[in-house]
Amino acid sequence: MRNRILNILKNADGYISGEKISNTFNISRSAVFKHIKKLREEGYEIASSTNRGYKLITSSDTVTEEKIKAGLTTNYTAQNIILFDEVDSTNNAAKREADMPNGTLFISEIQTGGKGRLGRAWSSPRGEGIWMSVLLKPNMLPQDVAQITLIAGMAVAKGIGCGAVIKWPNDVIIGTKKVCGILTEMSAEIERVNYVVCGIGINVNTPEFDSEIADKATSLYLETGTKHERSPIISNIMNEFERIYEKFRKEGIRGITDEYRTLCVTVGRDVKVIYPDHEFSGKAVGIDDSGRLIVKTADKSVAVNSGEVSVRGIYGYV
Ligand code: BTX
Repeated sequence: MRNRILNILKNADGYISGEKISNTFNISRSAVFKHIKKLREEGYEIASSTNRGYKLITSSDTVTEEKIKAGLTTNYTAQNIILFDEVDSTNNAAKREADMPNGTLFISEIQTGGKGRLGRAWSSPRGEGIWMSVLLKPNMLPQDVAQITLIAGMAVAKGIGCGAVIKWPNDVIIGTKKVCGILTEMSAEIERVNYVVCGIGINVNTPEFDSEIADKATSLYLETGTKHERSPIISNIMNEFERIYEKFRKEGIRGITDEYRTLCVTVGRDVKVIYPDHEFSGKAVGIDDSGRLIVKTADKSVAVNSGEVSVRGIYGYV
């Protein structure tokens, strides 16, 4: 309902009365007021006048194709943009539209079913973040697709600035908290990738988080104290993504590991490597030329290339 009220405000020529909105949607005046209040909380500036009703002044920081393209220097990444006001998950949207060109970018103001890895949920409130997915048609083997996640992490860390760094393999953090998550999915046969969807979620203007994630999540707003316009950030990330991805395509993973090392803070820390069926602890001592994390235990050195690694001290959990 909120979206429908927003649309009517967007399309109105000047003020529109509360009565007209309530009649249009067959809801009470107080319900209209509650939706307007919620829209204001979401960042929409809506003027109200006792006699005339409501008027949308600015939709704060609306992401538009025009604004993104104004900052793009890419050849194909985000040259085709599909914008949603609301979608279940931009990764799902990209998979549904997988016949779109290489580099197509799917973005939504809100995700109703934002996905994290391993079936976890990703909180994607309206207008507060960048919820986007890039569709890629790489000529690579399925086992190499994980490298695209590393590239996305690098592109985000570089593209958002604000002191963002990478927790291996691809969590982008500021200070000790997660500002971005990346979920890469693919459709492949044994020796051929049909397409890859690289989903990127960035908390931009989120003022606060639900209690379950408040201790480990942050936003650019919380870190810098100022609101950020999302479209130029998207352009920056897409520019960085294509630059790093092209280097990777020409030179392989070795072409990007030096830059990756400068952005990754995991090395030098005590880590616990958690696999689905076992775990072990050690010290992260390096990243090899394949992008694997080298973890040293009392008696051996292990190159970790899958599973999940938590970094001691970074999130306050082991
Ligand atoms: P992940 O599995 O590493 O992280 C998910 C976990 O992070 C959750 O279980 C929760 O504890 C925490 N979390 C949930 N929401 C947030 C948030 N907004 N900020 C910080 N922490 C959070 C990371 O998964 C991969 C996330 C990818 C999200 C993008 S958004 C665009 C695309 N579409 C989609 O459905 N997913 C991707």
